[in-house]
Amino acid sequence: MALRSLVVIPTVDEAPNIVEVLERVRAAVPEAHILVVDGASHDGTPELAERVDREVGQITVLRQAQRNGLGGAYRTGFAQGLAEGYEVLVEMDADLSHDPSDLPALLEAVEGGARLAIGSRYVPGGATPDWPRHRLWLSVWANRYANALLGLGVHDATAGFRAYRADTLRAIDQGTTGADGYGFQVEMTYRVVRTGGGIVERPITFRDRSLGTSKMSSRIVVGAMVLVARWAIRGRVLRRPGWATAPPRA
Ligand SMILES: Nc1nc2c(ncn2[C@@H]2O[C@H](COP(=O)(O)OP(=O)(O)O)[C@@H](O)[C@H]2O)c(=O)[nH]1
Ligand SMILES: [Mg+2]
Repeated sequence: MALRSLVVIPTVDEAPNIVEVLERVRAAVPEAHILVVDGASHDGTPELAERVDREVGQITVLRQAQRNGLGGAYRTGFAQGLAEGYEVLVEMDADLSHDPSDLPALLEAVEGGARLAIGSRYVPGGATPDWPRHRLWLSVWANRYANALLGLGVHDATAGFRAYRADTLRAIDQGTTGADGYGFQVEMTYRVVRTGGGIVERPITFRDRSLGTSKMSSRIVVGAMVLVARWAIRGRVLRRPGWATAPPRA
C-alpha cells in the first residue's frame, strides 16, 4: 500500500494560482492530502483553498497570524503533518513553478527507499527554460558554493520541490531549523546528509511564476550564503553541527 502523504503548500497572496495548483495536485496524486499554510494573505487565498476543499476534499488550510517566512511555514506544516501520522511530507510552492505532475516520481522515490527525494533542475533531464543566463548563473553558483563548503554531494540543494520520509524529518529534528528561503532548503539538505544521506534527485522543469509576485529577496540570498559559511565553520572547523549540540529546548 502507498505511504500516507501530505503535500505542504505555503502561501502568501497566491489567489491567482491557488485553485489551479490544488486541482492539479489532486489530479496528479489523488490519494495525497494537502496542507495549505497561509501566511496572512490579504487576497483571499485561504478562502479560495477552503472552497476547493469543499469541492474535492482532503485539503486543510492552516492560517498563520503573520508571515513567518517560507521556513517558518514549513516548520509548522511539517510539525502538524508529523503529529497526524503522515509517512511522507512534500514541499511545494503554490505558484506553479513546480509541476504537480512531477509529484508521483518524487513519491515513488521515497517509497523506493530514499530518505529525501529532490526535484532537481541540475540533473540530466532537469531544466529552467524561463531563466535568463544571469539567473541560472546565480543559482548554479549558489549550489557550487554550498556543495564546496558543506560537502553535500547534491546537484540542486536550493530546490524547494521535495519529498521527505517522516522518519527523516524526525531524525533531523526539523522544528529546530532556523533558516528561511534558500537557506532553509540548504539547511534541511545538510541535516539529511549529516544524519545518513539517502538523497535521490529526480529531474524537473522549473517554470517561472506567471501570476502573482515573488516573496524572495536578495536579502534572503545573501543571508543564505552567510549561514552556509557559518554551518561550514561549525561543522568542519569546530566539528560540531549546530543543532546536534544545541541545548534541549524547554
Ligand atoms: N506561509 C508563507 N508562505 C510563504 C512565505 N513566503 C513565501 N511563501 C510561499 O512560498 C512559496 C515560494 O515563494 P516565492 O515567492 O514563489 O519564491 P521564489 O519562487 O523563490 O520567487 C510560494 O508559494 C509563496 O507564496 C511566508 O512568509 N509565509
Ligand atoms: Mg516561486
